[in-house]
Amino acid sequence: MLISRVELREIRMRLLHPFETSFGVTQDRRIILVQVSDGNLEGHGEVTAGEGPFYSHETTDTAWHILSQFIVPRMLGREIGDMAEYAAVVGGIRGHDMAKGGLEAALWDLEARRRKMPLWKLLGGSQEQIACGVSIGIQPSMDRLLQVIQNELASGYQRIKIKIKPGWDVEVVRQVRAAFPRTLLMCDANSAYTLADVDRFKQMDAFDVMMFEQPLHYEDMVDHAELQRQIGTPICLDESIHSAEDARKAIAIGACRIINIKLGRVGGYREARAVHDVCRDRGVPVWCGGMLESGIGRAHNIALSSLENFSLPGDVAASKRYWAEDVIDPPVVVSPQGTITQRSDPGIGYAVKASVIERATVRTQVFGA
Ligand code: OSB
Ligand code: MG
Repeated sequence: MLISRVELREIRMRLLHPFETSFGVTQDRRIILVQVSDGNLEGHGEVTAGEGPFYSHETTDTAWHILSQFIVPRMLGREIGDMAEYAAVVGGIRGHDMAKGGLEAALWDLEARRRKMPLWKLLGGSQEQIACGVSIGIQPSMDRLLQVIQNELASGYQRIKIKIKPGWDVEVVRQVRAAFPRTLLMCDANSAYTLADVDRFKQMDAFDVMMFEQPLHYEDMVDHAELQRQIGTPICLDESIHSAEDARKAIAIGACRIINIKLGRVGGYREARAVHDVCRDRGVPVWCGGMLESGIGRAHNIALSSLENFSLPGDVAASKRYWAEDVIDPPVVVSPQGTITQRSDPGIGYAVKASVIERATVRTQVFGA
């Protein structure tokens, strides 16, 4: 396909509820949407970078810079035969995986629309229903947390993830477990701990938690392997895994038993599928992480989750948990059984609501015709 036009947009969207993790609070999202065109059809992608360099070094502004100055100029007017060529085009740019992944996602959507097939089928996915969990931020009080969990379970979500940090951990998990003895429960620390905290994790071993997500440093594997040797609960890596090679090494040294895959963090579908395959071949389950995406990024996460080894509920939830009005039509809905059904329309399968996007746009840059 010929890439004849690329449009970058920054939209501002306010989350219905502030989202707090060990690295900070988010309420107002600044999201980059990427639209690519072959002169006939369009593809849509989303950059998953945050507003500040706290989850990763990438931000909305660094991604805009890298896309507008380096990635789009290399892509414009180019004939792309398959996604391996995209990887070669951006291969000389080190890092900035979320910026790369946003445009790559738009290319996949465009390619699927050209072939008049749903993206999840083009990816080789087999799961028409995906299992959904929720990620619940740090709450102002224990009572509030228990109430939020109750509401999410009543909506049908299959597993609960709570965010932990030093001081909001052992006692919190103990009480959540006491209140919900049978719920699938996991904890995400977003790198808030060091090996000096091993005793806390040993204490939390007693609460039948599915996994501890990224307890230690955001680039570490070695200390995670040490922690995993000392505790029974599986470790799941998020921040530390940027490629299939990272996944291979992490598994080889015993740094984790589960991996969270995020499209942006690994630079797009090509690498996400490679991570998926490495894990599948080694008997390591994966699940799809979330980055507080708008409907476009959410639709991509749903398509990715169709791959066979996405065997644990992901952080892919309904539009209405996040937004008063989403940028796609229909919004993402979750069934009372806690599942999302893949769509049969071409590409991401959702229509993009141009009027909603237009109202939320704060800057636009168009490249090409
Ligand atoms: O670590 O999984 C994470 C949100 C922003 C940055 C990092 C993470 C998260 C979430 C939210 O946990 C997942 C979601 O509901 O989109
Ligand atoms: Mg995480």
